Amino acid sequence: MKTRAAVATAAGKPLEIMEVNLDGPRAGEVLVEIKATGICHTDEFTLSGADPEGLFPAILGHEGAGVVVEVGEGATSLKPGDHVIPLYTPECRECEYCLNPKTNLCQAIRTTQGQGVMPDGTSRFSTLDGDPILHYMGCSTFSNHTVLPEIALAKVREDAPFDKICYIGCGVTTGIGAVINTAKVEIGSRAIVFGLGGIGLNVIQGLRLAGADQIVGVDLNPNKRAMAERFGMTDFVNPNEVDGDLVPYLVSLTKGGADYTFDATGNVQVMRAALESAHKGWGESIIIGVAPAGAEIATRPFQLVTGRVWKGTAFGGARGRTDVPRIVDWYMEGKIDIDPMITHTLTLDTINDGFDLMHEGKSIRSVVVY
Ligand code: NAD
Ligand code: AHE
Ligand code: ZN
Repeated sequence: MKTRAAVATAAGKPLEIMEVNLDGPRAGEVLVEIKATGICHTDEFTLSGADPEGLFPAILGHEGAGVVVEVGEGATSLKPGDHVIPLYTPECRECEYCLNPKTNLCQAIRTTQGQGVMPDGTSRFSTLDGDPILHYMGCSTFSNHTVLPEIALAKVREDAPFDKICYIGCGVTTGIGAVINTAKVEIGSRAIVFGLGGIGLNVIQGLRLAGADQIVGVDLNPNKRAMAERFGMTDFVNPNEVDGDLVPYLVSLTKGGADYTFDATGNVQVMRAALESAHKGWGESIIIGVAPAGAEIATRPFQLVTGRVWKGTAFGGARGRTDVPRIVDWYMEGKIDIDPMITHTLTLDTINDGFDLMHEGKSIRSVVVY
C-alpha cells in the first residue's frame, strides 16, 4: 500500500513529507493505522545526528496510538479494529529478560530494531522508486501506517482518545514508571527532578502519586515553572539564579540531599549534579535522559562509597503489553492527567514546527494528529 510519512532523509535536515510504499505484515507482524503521535526529545536526538544508532533515511517517531488494520500469519493476540499503542520496548514474555523480574528490557527483537529493520532483517518501507527506508525504534509513528511485530503492541481500551494516549507510548510511562518501577519512591520522600519537559513533568506527576513530600524542579527555562507547579512541584530552582554551586544549594534545600533525584535532560553534567545532590548514605539518582554519542558520566567514586546509588531506566521500567493498558485506565479514571501537557497539536504537514517549538523551549508535548 501507499501511505504518507515524514521521512528523516539525513541528520540535521527537516523531515520530508512524502508518499511511501509500505509492504503488508509478514508472519507475527501487524499493520497499524497511526491516529496520533507525540514528538519526544529522543526523536530530535536521533534526527540531530547525536544518536550512535541513528540511521538514515528512516521514519522516526515512537510515541503513537492507532488501530490494527491487518494481522500477519500467526499474529493471534490482535485483530483488525483493536486499538493499540506501539512499544519501542516490546514484551515477548518468553526471553531471558522477560522471564527475569528485575528488568523490562525484552531483547527478543532488540538487534534488528537497532538496525532499523523488522525481525526478518528487511524493511517494510520504501520510496515510490523502490529504495528502502528504515524503521525507527521498531515503531516509525511518523507514518500514517506502519508495521510492527505483535509483541511490540499494547492493546488498549477503545474509548480512550488517540491524541492523548499516544503520549503514554513514551513520555507518560517513562516519567511515572521511573518513580514507581525504578526508584520505588516511598511516601514522604524528598525528590529533585532535573529538566521539566515532557518527561520531567511526568516524573513530577509520578512523585505526587507516590506521596512525595518535597518535589524540587530544576530547569534553565523559567517558563517551565507554572506547568510543573500544576503537576505537584513544591520548589523551583533555576541554576542561572543560584549564587555559587548548584549542588550545595540543592543539598541545603532538601535538608541534607534528596532521597531520589532524576535526570530528564540528557546532559552529563546535570547527571553528575543529580547524583551528588542525592542524600549521603541512601540517596538514589535515576538517569532517564539520553546523552549524545561519546558523552560519558563522571563523579568521584567516594560519592558511591558513601552510599549514593546511580541507576538508569528505559521506558520507566514498564513491561508494555502489561503496564501500558493499565496506565491508559489510570488516565481514563482521572488518576493521572495528560491533557495540559499537550501544548501543541499539529498535522503531518506541519510536523517540523514541533521540532522548532521544542528547540525554542515553547512546547511540552507537540502531538501530530493524522
Ligand atoms: P524536553 O526537551 O521536553 O525537556 C528537556 C528539559 O530539560 C527542558 O525543559 C530544558 O529546558 C531542560 N534542560 C536542558 N538542559 C538543562 C540543564 N542544563 N539544566 C536544567 N534543565 C535543563 O525533553 P523530554 O522529551 O522531556 O526528554 C528528556 C530526556 O529524556 C531526553 O534526553 C530524552 O531523550 C530522554 N528520554 C529518555 C527515555 C528513557 O526511556 N530513558 C524516554 C523518553 C525520553
Ligand atoms: N540509541 C541510543 C540510546 C537511546 C535510548 O537510550 N533509548 C531509550 C529510550 S528513549 C525513548 O525516548 C531506551 O529504551 N533504551 C534502551 C534500548 O535498548 O535502546 C544510543 O545511545 O545508542
Ligand atoms: Zn521517547
